Amino acid sequence: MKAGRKTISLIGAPIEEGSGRRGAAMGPTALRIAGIDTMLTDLGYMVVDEGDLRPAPARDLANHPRANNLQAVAAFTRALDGAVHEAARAGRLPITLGGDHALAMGSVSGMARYAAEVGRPLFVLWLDAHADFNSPDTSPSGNMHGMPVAFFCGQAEFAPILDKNRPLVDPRKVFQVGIRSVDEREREEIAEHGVNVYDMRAVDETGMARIMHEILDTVSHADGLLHVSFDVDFIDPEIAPGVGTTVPGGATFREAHLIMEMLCDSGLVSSLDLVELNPFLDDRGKSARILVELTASLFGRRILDRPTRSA
Ligand code: B3U
Ligand code: MN
Ligand code: MN
Repeated sequence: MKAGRKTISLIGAPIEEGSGRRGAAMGPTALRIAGIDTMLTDLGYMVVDEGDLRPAPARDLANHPRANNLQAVAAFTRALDGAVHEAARAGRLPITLGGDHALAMGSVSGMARYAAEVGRPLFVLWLDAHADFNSPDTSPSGNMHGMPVAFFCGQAEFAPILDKNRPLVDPRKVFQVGIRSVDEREREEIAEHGVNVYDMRAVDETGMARIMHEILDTVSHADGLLHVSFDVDFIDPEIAPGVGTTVPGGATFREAHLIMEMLCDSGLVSSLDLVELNPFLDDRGKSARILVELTASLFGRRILDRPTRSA
């Protein structure tokens, strides 16, 4: 990925209305303070920081009793769909700085549109403690950060947030890794739609390297684009406490870095979300710094030089 001074767009999405609490809106600022920009520049990339999106609420939509803060979430979805699509079309690799995970409704939709235009299938690697496959009907909380995967797979069509005819992601092209908190109805939905789930037990039994090889082989054989959506709660809360919904038993520091290093070697990553960082809950910037370190591994920082092996 290092070849030829690739340009990266940083797109700030200070959304917290998709989660049940305040704080994630400070995420983009914390990631900048932790040095995401200079880290990427030092690795040889051109970096365009597009600043933070500040969309006005989508007042054309009626409030929904089971989709909390729909107008704010829809506004970010539309803005990000546009910004991410535009960056990709201009040849820049979009990194969306979150913000809660509802933002993936927009970032992934924007990439799905781009993938359809260039005639390549879009795959999504969802690194998360949660499956985020709820809809207003199934969600126990009504919080929309638990709904983005169902949304971009076309299963949570409850309001005209984006064009109904937009390209969707095939649920069988979604790979979820690190999952350890799934709601009852969500469990049925992900099985029914064929989402590929490697839960924490699969990680323990199979090991992260093998799981990643399987995923990367599939994407590479299909000549796909790979969008990576990284929820801070994927990592164990002992290491990264700065997140609203901590779930014990998450990925270790080394497992997370290995994923990033293997993604880098594959050269398949087209776009990235860094989500759910809540600096208000963090321990002296620790989680923001870890996210920046992991992003460095994804973009080419390595312990020692080694021959690049293809996936
Ligand atoms: N599945 C639960 C909890 C949750 C999902 N995503 C996060 N939390 N971060 C829900 O409310 O949908
Ligand atoms: Mn999530
Ligand atoms: Mn999560």
